[in-house]
Amino acid sequence: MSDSGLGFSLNRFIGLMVLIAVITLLFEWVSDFGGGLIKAQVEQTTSKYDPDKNIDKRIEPVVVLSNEVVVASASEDLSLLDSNNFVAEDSCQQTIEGNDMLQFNLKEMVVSSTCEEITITLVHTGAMPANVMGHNWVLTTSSDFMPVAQEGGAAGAENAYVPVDDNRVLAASAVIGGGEETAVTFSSSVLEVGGDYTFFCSFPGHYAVMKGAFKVV
Ligand SMILES: [Cu+2]
Repeated sequence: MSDSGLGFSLNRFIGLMVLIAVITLLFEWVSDFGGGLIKAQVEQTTSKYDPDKNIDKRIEPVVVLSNEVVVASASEDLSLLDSNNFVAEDSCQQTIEGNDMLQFNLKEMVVSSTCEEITITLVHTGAMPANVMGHNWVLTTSSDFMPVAQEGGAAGAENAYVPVDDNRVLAASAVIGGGEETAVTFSSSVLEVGGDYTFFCSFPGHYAVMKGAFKVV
């Protein structure tokens, strides 16, 4: 079989067909491969195909619109404590600290009226003993605060510096010294929303500075 160069040749025709078939297959394979890459990408970034599939392989989005930002700013902005933005279930159990320098770490405490019971944990972060630098946490209405604090000091250590059987005392914890911790739990039924309450330490002489506003929202 001679090859004239430009004329028809069966071999050349078969060769051309094979070449076209190979190119077509190659093109399809490349398309499939590319399409597969795109599909895999979509599967990894969305839950379109299966919400639980690839959950740990998914690519983290660059921009995260997170609730954490809102929560963080709410807890840092004390003015929000007075509003309905306060997280009610968090307010039913609160912690306050007292130290060796006649200080509470809070000037104001806010609880939600939705709490059935309120638990206040008092932590004495100092080192001085209870008979020298004892602290407790006592709650009264603001108008009862001064007389109860003075009578409490007179009631003495044996009564934890609280007037005995006095219904002006809405809640009172034990007296603790440095490094100790105590808690008092009381029913919210003794409180009114918007009422004017004061918490304080009734250890003699402490109430003048160790006091703060207690609000029910
Ligand atoms: Cu005190």
